[in-house]
Amino acid sequence: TRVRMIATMPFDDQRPGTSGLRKKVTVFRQPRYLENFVQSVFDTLALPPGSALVLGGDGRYYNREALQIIIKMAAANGIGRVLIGRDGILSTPAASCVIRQHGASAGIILSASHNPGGPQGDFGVKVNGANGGPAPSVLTEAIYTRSRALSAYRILDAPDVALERLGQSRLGEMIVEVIDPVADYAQLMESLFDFTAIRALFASRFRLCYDAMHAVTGPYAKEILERRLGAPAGSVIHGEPRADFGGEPPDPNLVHAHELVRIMNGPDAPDFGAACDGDGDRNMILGRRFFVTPSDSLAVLAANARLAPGYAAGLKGVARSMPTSQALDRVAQQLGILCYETPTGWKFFGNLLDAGMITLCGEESFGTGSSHLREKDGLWAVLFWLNLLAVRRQPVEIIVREHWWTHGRHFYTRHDYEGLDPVVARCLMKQLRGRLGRLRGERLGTRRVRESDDFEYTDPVDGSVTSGQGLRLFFEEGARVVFRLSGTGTEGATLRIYLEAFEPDPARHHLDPQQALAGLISVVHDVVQLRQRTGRHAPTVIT
Ligand code: VG1
Ligand code: CO
Repeated sequence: TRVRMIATMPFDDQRPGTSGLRKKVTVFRQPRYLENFVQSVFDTLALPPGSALVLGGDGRYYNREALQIIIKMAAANGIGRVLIGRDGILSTPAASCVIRQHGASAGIILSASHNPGGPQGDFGVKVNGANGGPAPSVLTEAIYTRSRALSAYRILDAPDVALERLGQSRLGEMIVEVIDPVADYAQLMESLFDFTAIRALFASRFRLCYDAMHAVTGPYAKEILERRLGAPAGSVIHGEPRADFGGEPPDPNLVHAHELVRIMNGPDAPDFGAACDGDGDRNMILGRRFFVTPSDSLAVLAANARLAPGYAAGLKGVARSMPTSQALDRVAQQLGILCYETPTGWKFFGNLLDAGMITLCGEESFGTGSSHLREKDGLWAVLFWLNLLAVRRQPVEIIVREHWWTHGRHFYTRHDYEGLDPVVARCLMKQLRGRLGRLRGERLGTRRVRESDDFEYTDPVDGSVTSGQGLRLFFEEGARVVFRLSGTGTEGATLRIYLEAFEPDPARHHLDPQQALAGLISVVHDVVQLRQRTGRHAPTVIT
C-alpha cells in the first residue's frame, strides 16, 4: 500500500447545488471525475491529520464502487479513521447522527436523494461538517473553485476493503471501522419518542403501512417499526433496498408512492400511511383517504410537540424554508416563539440549530427535522406522528382538520415544470425579476399585488447574505406565489411555482387545494406567459 499521485484535469461543472453535487451516473463514471471532486473536498476541508470521517450512502447504483475510491483517497489524504455503514449503507439522517455521536470531523454521503437510480439514473456526493449538517455555501463554493484548478489527486494503491462485516481493519495508516448503519440512529429515536405508548398503539390493532420505496430506509423501518415497536410484520412495504429502487424514482409523493396511495385509499385502508425517499430524509404522511401537506405536517408537529418526550420542554423557535407555507408561522405566533424564514435547502437551518435558536424546522418538499441532528429526517417525522397518534388516539384526518379549525387553513400547492430548456427557464425568471417592481399595486385577476421581491436571506448567526432565492408576489390576505429554479436536477431546468392562500373560514376548509387556488394558478400563467414560453399546458408534477 503506497500513496499515488495521479494527474487529473480540472472539471468546470462540479458546483454543488441545493444538496450536494448531483449528476448522471454516466457523468460520475468519467475517468477522474469523482476523484477530482473528492480531492477538492479533502483539500478544502483541510482536516487535521488523524481526523475521523463518516462514509455511507443510500445504496444506489455506483454506491459501492464510489465508496472504494473514496476510502482509498481518504487513506491517502491523512484521514485517521473512517466510520462506514455496513455494505456502505447509511441514510442521510443516520450519517448525520453518526457524525455527531462519534465526534467525527466530517462526512461524505453518497446519494442523489429522490432522483432515479440505476446505470442511466443519477448519483450524488454530499459533504457534511462536524455538526452533522450539510456544508454551508462558502464551503461548497470553495470546493467548486478547487475542482476547477486541481491537477492531481492522491489515492492509496490497495485492494478493495471488505464492507460486509462489522469491525475494525486497517488500510495503510488509516483505521476502517464498519458499523451497524441502524444502531446509533435507532437509539436516538428511542430517546426522543415514547416507544411504550407507540407499542401500546400497535397492540390496540392500529394499522400502519410504511413504504420504503426499495430505498435506504427499509432496514431502518423494519428494525424500528416492526421489531422495536411491534408493528405487524408486513407493515413495511418495498423494504428491500435495490440499486435502482425497483426502476422508479424513490420520491415520496402522491405520484411516485402509488402503491401506498392505492392502499391508503382502498376499502380496508390502514390508519396511518407514510413513505420516505431514496436517502431517508424526506417523508410523506397519509391518513385514511387523506393526504397531509408537508407544510401542514410541520405545523401540526410544532403545535403538538410537547406530546413527545424529546420535545416536552417546548420549542425554542422554529424555521421553515421561504416557499414553505405560513401555517407554521401561525403556530409559532400562538406559542409565542419566533419563526425564521430561510432559503431552500437544509444547510440554512444549521446555524439556527447550532445556536439553539430553533428546535423544529422543515420544508414544503416533504422535509421535516429538528435539533436532534442536522439533516431532515423522514423516519423521525413518521415516529413523531406515531407518538402523537398514540397520545391523541384520533384519526390523522381529524387531527389536521382540528388544526385548521384552530389556526385557519393555508391552501398550498407546488407546480413543477421539469425538463425545460434552461435558456427559456432562465429568461422567464430574468424577465419576471425585471417586472417585479412594476407589478406592485397591479390587479391580477381578482387579486392585487401588495408586495414583490427577490428573496434575500441574512443569516442571523453569522451575518452571511444569500440572494436570488426566489421571486415572490404577495397578494392581499396572505396569498402568495413564489417562483424558483430547482438546484437538484440533472437534466434541463425545473421551474417550481409555489402557491398559497389563507382561508380562515372553516366552511371552506374541505375544498381541494387545486380548486381553492385555481384563481391564483391562472393569474400566474398569465403573468409569466407560461404556455407561450414553455409550450407546456400543465405541470409535470403537482404536490
Ligand atoms: C429540492 C427541494 C428542497 C430540498 C432539496 C434537497 O431542492 O425543493 O426543499 O432541500 O431538494 O432535498 P430544489 O433546489 O430542487 O428545489 V433531498 O431529499 O434531494 O436531499
Ligand atoms: Co432526500
